[in-house]
Order: sequence, then structure tokens, then C-alpha cells
Amino acid sequence: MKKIAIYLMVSFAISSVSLANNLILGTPTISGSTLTFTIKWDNSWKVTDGPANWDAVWIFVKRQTCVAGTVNPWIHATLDASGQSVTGSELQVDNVTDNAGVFVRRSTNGIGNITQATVTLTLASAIGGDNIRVFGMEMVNVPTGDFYIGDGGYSQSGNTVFGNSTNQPVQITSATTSLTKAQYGNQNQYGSSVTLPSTYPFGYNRFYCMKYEITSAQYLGFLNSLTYDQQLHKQQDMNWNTTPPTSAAGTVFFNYANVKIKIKTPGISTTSLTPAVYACDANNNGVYDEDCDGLGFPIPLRQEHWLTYLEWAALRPMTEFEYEKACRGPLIPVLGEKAWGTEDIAQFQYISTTYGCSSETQTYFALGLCNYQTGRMHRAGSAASSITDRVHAGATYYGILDMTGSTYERCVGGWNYDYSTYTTANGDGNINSNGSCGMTIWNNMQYMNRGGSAQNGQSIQVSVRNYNNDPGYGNINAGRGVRSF
Ligand SMILES: [Ca+2]
Ligand SMILES: [Ca+2]
Ligand SMILES: [Ca+2]
Repeated sequence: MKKIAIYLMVSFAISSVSLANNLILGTPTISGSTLTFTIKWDNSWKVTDGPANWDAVWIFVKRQTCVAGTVNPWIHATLDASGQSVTGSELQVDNVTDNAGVFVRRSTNGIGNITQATVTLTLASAIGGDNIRVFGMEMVNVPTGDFYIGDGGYSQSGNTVFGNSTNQPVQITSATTSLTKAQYGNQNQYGSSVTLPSTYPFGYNRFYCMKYEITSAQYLGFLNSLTYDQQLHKQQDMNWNTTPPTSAAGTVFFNYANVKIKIKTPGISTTSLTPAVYACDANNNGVYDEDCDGLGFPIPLRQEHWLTYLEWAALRPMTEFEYEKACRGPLIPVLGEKAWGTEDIAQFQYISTTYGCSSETQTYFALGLCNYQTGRMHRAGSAASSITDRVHAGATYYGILDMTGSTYERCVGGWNYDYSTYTTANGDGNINSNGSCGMTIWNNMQYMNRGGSAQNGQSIQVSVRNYNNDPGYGNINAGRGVRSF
């Protein structure tokens, strides 16, 4: 039986001018090797002044061959090298070299909602009787260009910062083809033990960055596209609890910082063929995936599971250099600045009537409003509204949300270690059959937590880097992904 599903990987949030974005992909129709579906999202932009960038929707497809009596994994669908299109003149489709998906974005300058267009994707082979799932997530183009690392040396006790040996900012340009540890940090215990080579992502070249952190809805789309064995691996080494996929309906699978995921439909272990179905129930009423069940909450993740998600979504981790560029853009560094470019900071407020709902918005109007030290998740991008500018929305120079606060942003880098093998290679979309991440280099890296979190205000300034290599989720660690070309 053919099943077609569409997964709204995120919905919400803002552009550089800000509001909730409501990405909606319509149910696809299938003909031969093509999929056709509608797309709409709010607060899209393409500008040539200021950040000179645009937002886009990263769309990828999973397919599942249906053979009775065997395990039927969802496989990342390779797209044809041509045959991708979108109707009208407002949007364009950008192919990527590995054909793992497409970016749909504005083709000409403009700001506002994309009200309706139709996308056609051509897969590399006929769909036949396969099941199909289409996933979309909002991303932001970070253009090629010079930028600075380091803010001049924020002097919070014990902190180390990006910058040169006297804490001064360092400009990254096209000429930055190698760096030694002493050239980008002020403490010997942090940074690459060998010189970083030209293949290391220093951030000069353009990349796409997820507009938000990985949300609960996105992670559910992932969990519910795994085989039983892959799900089993997730729960076993995640230690979220001792809840196998066979647990009874209603069993709590993950419960932390107000993210609550339960088993909606148990899997069947006797054959290991039928995976469980997971769902959100933040309001804990036993009714799943309601509007106020926290589907828009960013989800804390163990390091391994964050990496596995990025491989599955055909993205990759960002480096510390890319984090600073995504926050600051080409601007001159400001001492002690957060992602919005000033020292201001104000804490999210809890509003019981909309908490966890798609309408959750911060009504408290303050400079540098972000989710730090609250101990709970809030909807991704919920500081942004129709009246917020960059500093009020907590947006980066390029319009990326929650880069300060919410979950920590894991970035390649950290303790004195050899990071020279890390490159711009993106995940191939397929994780290991046992549920682990197949990107060996990623698994062997260490990661620095940047930007503070809802649990912990440590390292909350853009350039501070003293919170290293925490593989658990307990300090609300997770992050997001980027994609290179
Ligand atoms: Ca509920
Ligand atoms: Ca964050
Ligand atoms: Ca792989």
C-alpha cells in the first residue's frame, strides 16, 4: 500500500524583518518519477542591501520500498540532475551537486509571504509502489565574504575567546587557508593540535544555516522514519529512559525542559519489523501532537543523536568559525556581544495561555530577548514578532534565530585535539542500519558549546568558548546544521 506523507519540519519564525513563518508543503501527487506539491511560507526575504542574503526551504525526500516480511528502511531519495522546478516567477529551485535535495528560494528581491507555488521534483528512479515522505526546513543563506572572529576579549573570569594571542579579533578572508591554534585562540588548551588546512571550513565561503535549532517536530519526523532496530539504538544509548519501542502507548520516551515525547503506537519486537510511532504531548493530556504540545520546541539532544539527525537530513555540523560569522556577519566585533550584536540581554517570560502552542510569542518587549536560564524550552523563534528588529528579535546579522540561548549550539572545535580532517562534506542522508551516525570523522570530532542555553548562561557571548565537549543533553545541548556546496 502506498502511503504519502508530508512533514512540516518547522513552521514558525522570522526573517530579518520577523514574524512566524508557517512553512506548509501540500500533499504530493506522484507520476512516474516525479512528485508535485504546493509550498507556502511566511516572511520570506531576498535583499541586496544589509545582509545581502535570502532565506530558503531545504526540501528532501525519503522513500520506502514495501516488501512483505522484511525490514523496510526509509532511504534518502536521490534526485535527478534535472527536472526540478517551481511555478511562477517569484521563486526558483537551486539544485545541489549531490542531488540530496533542493533549495527553494526567492529569485528576485522582496520581503513577505510566499502564498502559493507548486514544486515538481524528479527522483533519480521511478517511484513505483514506494512510500514517499517529503521534508522541508527553513534555512538562511550566509554569503561568501570576510568576517571577524573574536570580540576583543570578554573578560569574564576563566573564559577564553576567539581572537589572536592578545585577544584581538582576527579577520577571516579568502587568504585564510591555514591557521594555527595560537592564531585563533588565547588559551593553549583549546583548538586544533595541528595546523588547520585549507579544507577546514573557516567560514569565508557561503553556506546555508538552519534558521532555527532542531525542533521536536523535526526530531519526531526523524524518529518516525527509523526502523525498529534504529529506534532501539536511539533509546538504548540515549538513556532518555529505559523505554524500548515496544513500550505501551502513552509511555513517556523523553521528558526534559518541558519537551515531552511519548510512544503513540508501540512497535513489535518479535519480528523487529514494525517500528514505534512517537508523538509530542507537552501538555500531558494523552492527546498527541496538538497545537500546544510543544512541536515547535527545540529539542535537547545527545551529541551522537544530533550528529545522526544531521547526517539523515543531509546537513553537517558548523565550525566555531562559521558560528561567529552566522552571528556577526561582516560587522566590526562588539565587546561582549550576543548573537544580535549588542551586550543587551533579557530573559524570556512564561505565558501560560500560549506556552508550547504555535501561537507562542513573547509579549515582553526587551532588547536582547532570549531563552537563557529559564530551564524550559520555548517555541523556536518566539522572540520575533511584527514589531521586532534584530536586537528585539534576538536575530543574527543574517536573520538566524536563537543563536544565543535556547539550546547550546554545538560547533566543531574544543579541547586541544586534531580537527584537521573535518571538511565541508555534507551527510549523505542515510544513517547506519543500527541507528548510529555513519560519518566517522564527525563521530571523532569534539564540539564546543556556543551561545548559552535555557539551562545555563555559560559562554553566552558570541566569542566566548569555555564550555567544551558535553556529549549529553542535560545542559540543553543540541544545535542545528549547515550545508555547504
Ligand atoms: Ca496533548
Ligand atoms: Ca541556541
Ligand atoms: Ca551515511
